[in-house]
Amino acid sequence: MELLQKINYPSDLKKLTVGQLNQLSGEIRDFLIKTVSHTGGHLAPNLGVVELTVALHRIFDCPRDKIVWDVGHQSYVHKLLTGRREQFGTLRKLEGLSGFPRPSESRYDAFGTGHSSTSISAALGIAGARDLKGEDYHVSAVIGDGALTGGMAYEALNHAGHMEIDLMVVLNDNNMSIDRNVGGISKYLGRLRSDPKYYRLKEELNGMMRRIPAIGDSVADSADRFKGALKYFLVPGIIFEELGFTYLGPVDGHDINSLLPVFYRARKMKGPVLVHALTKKGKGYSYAEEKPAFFHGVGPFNQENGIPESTKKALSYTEIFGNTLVKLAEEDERVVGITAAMSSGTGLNKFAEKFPERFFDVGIAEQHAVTFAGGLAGEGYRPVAALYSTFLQRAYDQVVHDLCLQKLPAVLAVDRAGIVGEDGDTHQGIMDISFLGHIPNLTLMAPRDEDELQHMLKTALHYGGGPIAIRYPRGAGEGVDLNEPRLLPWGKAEVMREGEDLLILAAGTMVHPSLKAAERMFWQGIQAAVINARFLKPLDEEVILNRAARCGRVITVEENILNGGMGSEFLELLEKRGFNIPVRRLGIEGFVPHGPRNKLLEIYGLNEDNIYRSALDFCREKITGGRCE
Ligand SMILES: Cc1ncc(C[n+]2csc(CCOP(=O)(O)OP(=O)(O)O)c2C)c(N)n1
Repeated sequence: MELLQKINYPSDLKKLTVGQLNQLSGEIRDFLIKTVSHTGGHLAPNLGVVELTVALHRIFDCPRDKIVWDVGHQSYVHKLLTGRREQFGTLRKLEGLSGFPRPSESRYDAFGTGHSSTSISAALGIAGARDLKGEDYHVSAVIGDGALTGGMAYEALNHAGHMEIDLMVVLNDNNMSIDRNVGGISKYLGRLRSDPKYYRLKEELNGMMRRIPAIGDSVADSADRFKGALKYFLVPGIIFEELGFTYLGPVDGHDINSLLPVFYRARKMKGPVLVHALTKKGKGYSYAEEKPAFFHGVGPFNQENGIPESTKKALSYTEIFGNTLVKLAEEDERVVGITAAMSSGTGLNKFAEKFPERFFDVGIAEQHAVTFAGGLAGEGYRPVAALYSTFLQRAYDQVVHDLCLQKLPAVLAVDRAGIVGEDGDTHQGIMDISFLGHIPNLTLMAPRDEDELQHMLKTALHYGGGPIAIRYPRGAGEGVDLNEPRLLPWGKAEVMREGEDLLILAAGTMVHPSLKAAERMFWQGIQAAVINARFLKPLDEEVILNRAARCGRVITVEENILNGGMGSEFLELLEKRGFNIPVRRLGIEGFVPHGPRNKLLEIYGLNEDNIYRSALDFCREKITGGRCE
């Protein structure tokens, strides 16, 4: 690590020769593999951008020049070169470095990212501000070919071409999203990257084309038309050229000698430029090169053999979801599976193998996924769109406009609902009860464990009366026995425990800790009833209000932001039905940073101990006139 030790800021790169930059790249790779094997994180994407990042920082002058990293999971090398090497061991840990760019962490991080396909829009905004202020610096967006499947990227490319603004987009094309990339553009990029003969031919014809005169007589007119037609077929990157970008590439993204002149040229050019860099995901670590999807985001692993450290206990909710969907699809051929570029992440890969003709990976396109599901549902299918809670945020209008208004029986499998942990604030799935809970015609459920998830899936697919969302968390289930999937009584909450002193109304993941807390309260002489809400929307008014009135005080517990969550819904219900019962709501306030999920649950008061203490305190308060004192 001789060289890396001496690099604290990008300015330190300016004196290095190409040979030294190559040596540095090797050292960075070793450092990344070693550190991420302890911390876990996005290894393969970062190994793929080592030379690209070194070359960018060699040519541009950050923080004066700005680089926006799309998704931002590939920003580790950038972090190492911008003053954060010493803290790198704290990556993704509570109060440590974030795994994504954060302007609050460093002035070298020009814009915060985490969700895909935002970089060109943000970079364009920054470039627009620069021009309005009459300032002079360079702005770049680095976007992967996976992120380029997201609609926002095209909205921004379209706008950038129109603005004719000075901006560089670096397309980091490794031919992979998390899993294999999909789509027409991906095929187009594949042709650009993989057919050197086709490409050479284009180069030769390009030269010929330049020799065709373009002057005003009729021969030249038709020559011009011919030239236009030829250009269409022959100019590499014509799609980008037609959108108003100058296309440079493809360039070997691991060859610093090739990258430097291209970035240098792009820096001098006027108007929007797109540099197409070809990279390999996982480059330089054989295990990551072999299994780039697995090493896209990994937990701690053994560096020597690439084997993960974690010892698995119960099956995850995601696995149970995937297995159950396969089972239910065997019985019902209307069932269709949809993912937005997360087939392994959402457990849909088994479904994809078993029913390839009923499986759709739409790319990183959550909005499209939801409306696409609407179209299928309207035609009699039972689409199940499996999306992470945090990414479903993007498709709010599609849920309202394309599913709920039309009462279309699509199922949203909302994975990673609640606190996800190390990926941090951009990825926590803590808003979905709030943003789904108020939409008319939508039914929202949350299972108390992995067995109930199976029953909910079966119930949802059976229903057919409108859209249904099921929210379930990241990680291992409770380890309960799995029964055959069965239909649940529609709209009914489940009374898990009767009691007279306090009602704990719990949603999903909070049911089991609430039960344990109630058990402990029993030994303190307090009889707490526990209800598994099951249906968060609409709440089961009858059962819940009955127990609430009997107990005289209620604690609601949910792994969601308090505003607009199940507790708020319950308060509205009390108000609507004229009940005056003291309520305490446990849930999340504000954005949740990165850290271990269990630790964060503890901090936000959402584990057995905290529920127990809050409930006990609440019960000790005196109630006068419907209020606690
Ligand atoms: C809106 C949204 N959906 C899904 C994801 C999950 N996700 C993170 S990275 C990634 C793939 C990105 O592929 P690419 O841009 O090619 O980058 P690479 O990892 O291959 O370098 C996906 C789907 C996300 N971050 N944001």
